[in-house]
Amino acid sequence: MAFFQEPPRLGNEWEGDALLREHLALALPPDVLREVEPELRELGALSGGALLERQLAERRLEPELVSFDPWGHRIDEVRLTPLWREAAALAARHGLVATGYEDRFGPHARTVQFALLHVVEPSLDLYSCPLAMTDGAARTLLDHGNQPLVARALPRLTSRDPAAAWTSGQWMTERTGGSDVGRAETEARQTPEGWRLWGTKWFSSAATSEMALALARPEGNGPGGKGLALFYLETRLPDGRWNGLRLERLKEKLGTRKLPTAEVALEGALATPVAALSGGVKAIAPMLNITRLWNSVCAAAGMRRAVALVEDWGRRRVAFRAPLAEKPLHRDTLLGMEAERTGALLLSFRAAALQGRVERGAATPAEAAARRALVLLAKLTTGKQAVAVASEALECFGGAGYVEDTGLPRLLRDAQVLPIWEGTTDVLSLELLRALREPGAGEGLAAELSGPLAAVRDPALRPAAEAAARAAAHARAWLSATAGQPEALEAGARRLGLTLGRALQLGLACAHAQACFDRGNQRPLAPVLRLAQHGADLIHP
Ligand code: MFK
Repeated sequence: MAFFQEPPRLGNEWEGDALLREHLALALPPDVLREVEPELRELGALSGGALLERQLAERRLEPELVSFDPWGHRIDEVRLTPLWREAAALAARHGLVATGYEDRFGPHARTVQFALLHVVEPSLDLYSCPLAMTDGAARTLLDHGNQPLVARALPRLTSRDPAAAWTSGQWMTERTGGSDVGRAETEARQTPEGWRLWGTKWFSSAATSEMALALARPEGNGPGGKGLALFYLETRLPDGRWNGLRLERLKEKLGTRKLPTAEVALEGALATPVAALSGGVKAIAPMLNITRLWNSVCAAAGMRRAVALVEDWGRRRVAFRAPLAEKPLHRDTLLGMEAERTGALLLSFRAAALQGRVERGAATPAEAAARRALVLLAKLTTGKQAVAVASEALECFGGAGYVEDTGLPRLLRDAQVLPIWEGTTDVLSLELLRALREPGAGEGLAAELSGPLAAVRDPALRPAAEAAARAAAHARAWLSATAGQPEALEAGARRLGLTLGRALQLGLACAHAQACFDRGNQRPLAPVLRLAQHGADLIHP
């Protein structure tokens, strides 16, 4: 009989994820974990089952922009894919944003929220993008304390009712660029009806959101990010018409193709200032911090998906007389991927936990000082890892990984956005240099490494812990040596960022392994030792 290869299959993506289960058992009080586990299990079953099947079945569907109705009226209607419509309801019902704002899990709210996200995100076709911005918008409105806007938008942004829930856009990028936001050309003018915006937003993710936070320059303001102001706008008027907006076209992108990223022309959109009429870049920073956090957790989740598929494949695929899972070299390749995702998960969840502690007033001064740099490090490190791991996963499948109807190439295409949007690796590395100049940031970050390393006692982990400490010492020495040399500092910023990110990952992984050993579980040893071998991108050649 002719041979047909069985495809890879997934089971329950909560039950099958040993690392996430171990991490939550350590990070959450037992009663919190008990309360949330049924929901994790439910999402895990959907993620590895029905949603995954839907994702494959809808592989070729993409959102469509319909600009005119049959009679020539301009309608600019975006028709979403079915899975996206379902993801919106599922996200609301399971509180993928709301959980972060509810009181029932106290300072653990962010950990619980991101655990739910991690389990289901790889099967949601990047619906995480509008959710990330929704979360960022909620945080930004709260931080600015603009009570009328908070009262109007927050209950909708954090609603668990699919019929009431809103998502938000984050409208920053213009033709002038995505990184140098201060060059934005959108103008805000005061009119008898209030502020109105004119300009073009060039990369507006999730053009279907009910609201957006947008940067615009009030007329008469000076140049740069300081001359911009942060505005709130609703995309539709009360009668359902667009609020002075036109969707010019959807972007044709390498990946994230389910995501209707649009060029949006603002033609007098009514908008409300969120805060002062200047300092817009600083004013939108809470949004950036939250979306970067989402980016990191989604990177870790994507890596988990890649590893899970390869793991299953190894059991089903027989070559050279044995399943791949029995081949030492294949097992070694898989271990390398698991090592990377171990570091990515632990660092992104540490950043999430810290964010939650800061938000609830539970952070120590050192934690609060480290938060901004830690989020940057989590984003810039995990984004690069996600692409490498997705690429490796495709290679594990050989030709099948390169063929579209297996659904596998999407893993790589969708991963490639993670180091790009929300700040490229280089831009975030430069911002890291600025963040490290904040009072207490360097010391706070140092404590993020020394704390976990102090917990490590097992001799088997010592070489890995020493490698983490060495990388951090190396980074510190380099920072001292380059003080007063702006060119050298700038040129080394990415290597500094990746060195610190990987050192932190290794430190957290050692502490995780030690805590597991203390409970009689040796599983994390191999990935941690492997992570140590991968080393850090050292600053010096
Ligand atoms: C999977 C889910 C992922 C979610 C997907 C969402 C998709 C959305 C698609 C997008 O919209 S992507 C667009 C994202 N764009 C960016 O991330 C912008 C990248 N560029 C930067 O981050 C630049 O560094 C920056 C625009 C901030 C540079 O602009 P400026 O005008 O030169 O700002 P500057 O001088 O660095 O910072 C201005 C102020 O803000 C400073 O404060 P002071 O005025 O008091 O000195 C900064 O300290 C402060 N600031 C900047 N970033 C901050 C921050 N404060 C706190 N946290 C931060 N992260």
